[in-house]
Formats: sequence, C-alpha cells, structure tokens
Amino acid sequence: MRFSGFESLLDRAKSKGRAKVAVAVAADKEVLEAIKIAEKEGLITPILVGDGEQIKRLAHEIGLSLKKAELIDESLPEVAAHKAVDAVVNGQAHFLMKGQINSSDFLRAVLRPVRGLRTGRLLSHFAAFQVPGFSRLLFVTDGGMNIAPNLAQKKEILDNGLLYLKGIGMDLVNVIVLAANEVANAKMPATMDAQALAEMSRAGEFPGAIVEGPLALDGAVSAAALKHKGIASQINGDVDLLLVPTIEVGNVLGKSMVYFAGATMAGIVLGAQVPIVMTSRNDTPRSKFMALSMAALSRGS
Ligand code: COD
Repeated sequence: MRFSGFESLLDRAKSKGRAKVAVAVAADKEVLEAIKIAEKEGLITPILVGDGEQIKRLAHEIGLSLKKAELIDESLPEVAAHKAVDAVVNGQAHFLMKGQINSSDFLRAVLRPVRGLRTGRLLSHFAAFQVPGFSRLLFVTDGGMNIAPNLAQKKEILDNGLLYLKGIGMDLVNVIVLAANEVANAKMPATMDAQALAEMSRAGEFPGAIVEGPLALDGAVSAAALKHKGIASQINGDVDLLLVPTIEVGNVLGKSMVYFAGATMAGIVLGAQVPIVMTSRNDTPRSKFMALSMAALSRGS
C-alpha cells in the first residue's frame, strides 16, 4: 500500500475520528487556519495554549469558532510549550502541535526529564512531500531534529520512520540512504553509514523494508539515472523514504522541493509518547493541516 498524495492520507485519518490536539503558542494565523480546516474535516478538537487575547482576535479574523476549543491563557512562549506538554501528559490531549515558537525551545519542553514525552527512544523528525509530477508521497527523515546523527542514531531514526509507515498501512517500504555518491569512502562518513545500514538490511534488521545505500538523489528517484551510471538497485528509482545524513541535507532537500518544485510538505516528530506536529513557521496552513492529518493517522498505531 502506498499513498498517492495527501488526500489519500487524509481520508484514512478521518476514519479514525476526532483527536484532541494541544497547540503550543497558538496565536498564529496560519496555525489557527490549519486548526480551522482540521476541525471542519472532523479530524481534531483543539486545546489552544498561548496569549488568550491574541488567539481570540486571530480566531475572530479568520472565522474560527472557539466554542468547542479549550483555551489556556499563557503569554510566555516557553511556559505555553510546557503547558501544552502538560495537557498531553495529563491525558487531556492525544497529541501535540508546535505553534509560533522556536523549534528548539518547543523540543526542549517535549524532552524535559520530568513529565516530558520521552519514551527512551530517539525522537526524530519525519516529513512527507507531495511533489507535482511525482506519483506518490515521498518521505524524508531526519531534516528537522537530530543535527548530525551517528550510525546508531541513524538506525533509530530509520526504525522510527519504518514503525510509522507500517503503522499507517505500508507493508513494504523502499528506503534509500542518501550520500553524495555510490561508493563507500572513509573520507565521506555518510557513505560508510549508508553502507552499514544497507548491510543491516541484508541481514534482516529492517523487516518489511528494503534499505539501499549509499546512493545519490538521482539514483534514488530515477531508474534512467541508475542505468546511465551502471548501478544495480533493487529499488530501481522507486523510493518511498529518503534517510538523509544530516539536518542540513534534509532541510535543504525539503525546502528545495517546496520552493523550486512547488511541493507541499508536512512534518511530524516520531519516537515520543504521542506524535508531534512540528511544522516550520513559513509553512502554509494546508501544509500544517496535512501534518495534523499525519499525526492523527498514526494515533493509536
Ligand atoms: N531524542 C531523545 N532525546 C534527546 C534527543 C532526541 N532526538 N535530543 C536530545 N535528547 C535528550 C538528551 O539525551 C538529553 O537528555 C537532553 O535531551 C538534552 O540533550 P542536548 O543537550 O543534546 O539537547 P539540546 O537541548 O541542546 O538540544 C536538543 C534539541 C532537539 C533542541 C536540538 O537537537 C535541536 O535544536 N535540534 C534542531 C531543531 C531545529 O532547529 N530544527 C530546525 C528545523 S524546524
């Protein structure tokens, strides 16, 4: 099973019923617009944590009714992030969403040692892209949380991504571990890690997935490119999930798809007690709404 685009993902998410989402620092027009769409689609009921007056003013401006929403008035962003995490820990919310707050401050509240959302697993960022002209959703990890993961962390990042994709119904996942070329070279650590992960895959470490690497982006998405380069690949350009070597590679790859190719992106954090919607401040309301759908879909799986 594969997702042809966000609409197919949304259809499945809607079938799960409404979830309660705690939004950390919710006084943001785009965030509230995404909440408005998600509420209308029957996906969520919000708990909005942030500056109460601003939230009410923005909600009024965009025509979002707050009748069914819960409002927690807190004007300090860091404190609001902690109160939103509290709502999840106390069982009031099924998952969490980042609003108008710096990613690192938000993640520190998630990772707080006491009453945080840790599970003992590595938390990692996981993004989906709908790229015009590409036949299916393309997933990328980790372009948003772990800065320069080592091999063991890359394995955990991959495990998180595969657990998510299997949980939402994908039974076979094609993974390419990206590097700048296809030859393992000690001077390029990304190629060595990619080779090691591909070896783990051949040894059966990633059931339900084929993991290949090192491979450059062209060979990951194009059978013709592989043919020209004379590279054998079982995946043969049919990749579902790209594992990137560093946060910068993932961030630049994602923003390139959005700004050069007109892609829509949705991002969440995996590995915590609940899925966490972590979109970028420049993301459109549709992109933030799709991230809510991604989180809602994985709830309980
Ligand atoms: N998973 C689980 N625990 C973690 C993780 C993780 N990914 N990262 C840190 N921890 C734990 C550590 O084990 C430790 O107990 C505690 O958290 C603090 O660890 P530090 O000192 O390494 O963490 P910080 O606070 O300096 O940084 C953690 C961040 C997640 C904030 C940091 O990695 C970060 O800023 N990442 C980039 C986020 C970002 O800017 N993204 C931009 C795109 S939106």
